[in-house]
Amino acid sequence: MSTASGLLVDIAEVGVDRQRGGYSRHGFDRVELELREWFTAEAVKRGLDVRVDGNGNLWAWWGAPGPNAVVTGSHLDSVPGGGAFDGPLGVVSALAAVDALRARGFVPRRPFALLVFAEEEGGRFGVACLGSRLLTGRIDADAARRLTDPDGVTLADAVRSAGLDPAGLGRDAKALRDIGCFVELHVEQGRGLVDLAAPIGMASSILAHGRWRFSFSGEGNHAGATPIGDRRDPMLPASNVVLAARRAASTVDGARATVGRILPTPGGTNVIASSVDLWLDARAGDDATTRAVVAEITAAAEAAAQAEGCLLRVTEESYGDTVHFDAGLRDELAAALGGVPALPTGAGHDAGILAADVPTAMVFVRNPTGVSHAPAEFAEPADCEAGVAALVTVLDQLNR
Ligand code: HGY
Ligand code: MN
Ligand code: MN
Ligand code: MN
Repeated sequence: MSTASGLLVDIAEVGVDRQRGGYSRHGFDRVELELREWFTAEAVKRGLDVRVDGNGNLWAWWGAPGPNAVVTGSHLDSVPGGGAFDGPLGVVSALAAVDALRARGFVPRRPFALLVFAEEEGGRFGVACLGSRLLTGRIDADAARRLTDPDGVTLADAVRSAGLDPAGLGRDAKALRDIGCFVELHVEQGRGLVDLAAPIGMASSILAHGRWRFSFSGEGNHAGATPIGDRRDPMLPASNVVLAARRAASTVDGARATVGRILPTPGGTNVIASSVDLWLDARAGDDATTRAVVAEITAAAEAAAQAEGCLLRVTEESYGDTVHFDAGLRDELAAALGGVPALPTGAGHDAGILAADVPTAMVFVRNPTGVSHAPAEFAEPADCEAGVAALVTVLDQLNR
C-alpha cells in the first residue's frame, strides 16, 4: 500500500529545474509526458483502466467507465520553478486512496475514476486550467489549437507530438456526463489551516481571476547614442504597469494584481527595447471588482504609453468569475470529516472550472510555509497521509 509522500518521492527527480530551483513541468513537454507515463503505470499496477480523452486529460477507471462517476484527481504540471505539491499531491493522494479503499474492501457502486488534467498552470500555453476549460467548452477549440508556447510551438503541434489528434480538442459532452462529482485534493496555498491549527480543510470559494497580456511597442535603438528626449522606450510604460498593479490592488480589499513575467525584445543590456510584453494576473472577490482593478491598471498603462510615444495592445488571455463551491456537497463532506473548516482561496483550480457544470469540492492539506508556486511549498508527510485518509472518507461517502 502506497503513501502519498512515498509516491511523491518516486517522482522527486522528474522535472527538477536546476536553474530556477523547484520544478518546471509543463503541459505535454518531455517532463510532463514522463509523469503521465509514471501515473499510467501506477494506475495499471492497481488494475485501473487508463484512457486519454480528446483533450489530453488522463482518466483511470476503477471498474467499467460510465456516466455519473465519482471522480478525483488534480494535475501533474507546474508553474516555472514551482513546488512539489501543487498538483501532484492531489494525484498521488488519489492513487494512495485507491490502495486504502481496496484494503478496506471498498467496492465502487458508481463508476469511479481518477482524473489528471493537462496544463493546469498554463505554464506553457498561457491559459490556466486548459484541460478542464477544453473539456467543458470554456475555451474555443480553434483558439486553443492556435495557442503557442514561448518557442512558437502551437498546442495543436504539442498534442500531436504527444500522440493525440488536435481535431479532438474541445468540449467533450460525454466526458462531462461521466463526471457525477469531482473532488480535488490540493496543498493549501496560504496559511489558513496553519492559523486554525487544522491539518485538513475544504474550499469554500475561489477569487475571480484572469490573465491579461500588455504588449507595448516603441523604437529599438542604441542605449548610449540615443538622447533621452529622442526615445520611445516601451520599458517605461511597462514599468508603470507594475506600479499601477500594486497601487490598484492595494486600494481594494482582497484584490491581488501581479506582474510576474515580462519579456523585452530584443532583450539586450545596451539596447532600448523595441517592444515589451508583460502579463498581468489580477484577482478579486467578484467580477466587477476584478474588472475595475484591471481597468484602472489599463488606464495607467495607456497614459504611460502615450507619454512615451509607444503603442499598447491589451489582450485578455483567460478569465474566470468567482467560484462558490457546491455548499450542500461541502457541508456533507465536511461533516463526514468530523467538521473540518472551509476556507476561500485565491488560487484557481480545475475543480473551479468544473464547478459550473457538476458538483465539485476541494480538500486542502495544511502547508506550514504558506508558500506556493515556489520551491518552499510544503506539506508534512503526516498531513499528506491525513489528506489521503480524508479523501478516502469523502470518496466512500460519495459512493452511494
Ligand atoms: O494560478 C493559479 O491560481 C492556479 O494555481 N492555476
Ligand atoms: Mn498552481
Ligand atoms: Mn494546482
Ligand atoms: Mn555598438
